Amino acid sequence: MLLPSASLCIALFAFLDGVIAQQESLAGTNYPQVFDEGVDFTQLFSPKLTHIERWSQTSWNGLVTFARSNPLRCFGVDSAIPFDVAVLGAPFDTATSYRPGARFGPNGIRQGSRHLNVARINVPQKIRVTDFLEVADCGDVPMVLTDNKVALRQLELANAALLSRTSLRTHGDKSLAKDGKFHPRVLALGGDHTITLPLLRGVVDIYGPVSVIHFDSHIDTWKPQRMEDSPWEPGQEIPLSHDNYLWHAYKEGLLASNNTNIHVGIRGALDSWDDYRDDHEAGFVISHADDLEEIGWKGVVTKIRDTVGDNPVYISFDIDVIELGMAPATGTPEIGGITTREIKKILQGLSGLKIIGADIVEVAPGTSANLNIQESIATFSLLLAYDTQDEITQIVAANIGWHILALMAKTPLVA
Ligand SMILES: [Mn+2]
Repeated sequence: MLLPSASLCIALFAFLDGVIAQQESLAGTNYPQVFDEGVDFTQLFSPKLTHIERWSQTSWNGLVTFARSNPLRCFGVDSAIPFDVAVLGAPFDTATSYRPGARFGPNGIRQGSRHLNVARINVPQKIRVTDFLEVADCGDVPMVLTDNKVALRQLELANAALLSRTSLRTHGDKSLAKDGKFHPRVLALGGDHTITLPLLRGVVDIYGPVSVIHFDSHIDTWKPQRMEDSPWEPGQEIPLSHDNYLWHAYKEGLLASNNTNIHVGIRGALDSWDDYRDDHEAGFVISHADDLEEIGWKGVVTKIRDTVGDNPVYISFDIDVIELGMAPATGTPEIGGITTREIKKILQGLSGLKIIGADIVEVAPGTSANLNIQESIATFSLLLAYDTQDEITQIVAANIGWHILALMAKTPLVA
């Protein structure tokens, strides 16, 4: 049996003594209330903190919130603080059909948003979000990983709790909401696309059925049905997933009627031509990705606006709608997508629509986006990573969210 040498033992004890001594001296330290340069560090993680101080507004420091929005413990000590938009993470990816990893989406999108700021002017949209909206980042909803039904219920409850509050800003007595009050809006960061169903239930409860503008490569209205040779028993429920949640939304009466919902960027394969028949029954019009070539972004905007009319609108944005080379980190990748330049023009074209809520989903950056390649290999986390070291997908997703906030800022939810 090998015994450590006496000199090694002495060196080890000396080292541990040093560590203990250091920690003891730290424990007794009294930090000054106000730092020499006038910065109150004791406020940094205080529950009283509602605004990030000006000095911490650089892109690389401070708490990582969405586009430097205010971090709020919306379900805890800050629950009485009002806001107009809540950013809410939904780290869930256990109903995805190909690549998992969207559980890292909320964190990834926030990281991708570090160079954005809700207090800076969005030049093409000609607006500063914070002039019109108080945006709070409420963090992530805890979603269990072993039971999708329970996880989605957790999200549904959290979303409903936020939506039921009164927003900071009100606009007279002409609210779009059924109860006549002004409620905060939620910008959800997914998560796989399944999260849209509980999110839709929340907004429909407040506003009634909504027109969905669904940016995606895939229609997501597949009817859950048991195949002849399926492993499900006859009569056993086919679970909710990221490709059938819109069928459920239709069946639950969440979607506006008369085909006033639209998919944009569709290019995924089908199981049968009947899939399009079912999609039409669910209430959707389709704008294929090819439309960008054939009618251009202006034509796509016209198609969207003609479809949704004056209805309240919910935007559900699957990052896989973006050209794969510009957003590779996603669950079900498809080539031939919308470019980032085109999507900015399309989103600008939606100005004036009454956007009651939105989500950005299927961002699966993996875990190693912030590690260097050696660290990634050392921890095997490269195996989980679909994004590049440049955080490209996260940055695209974050910018989409920033533009959606600008659209929300432009149009209050007045009836
Ligand atoms: Mn989708």
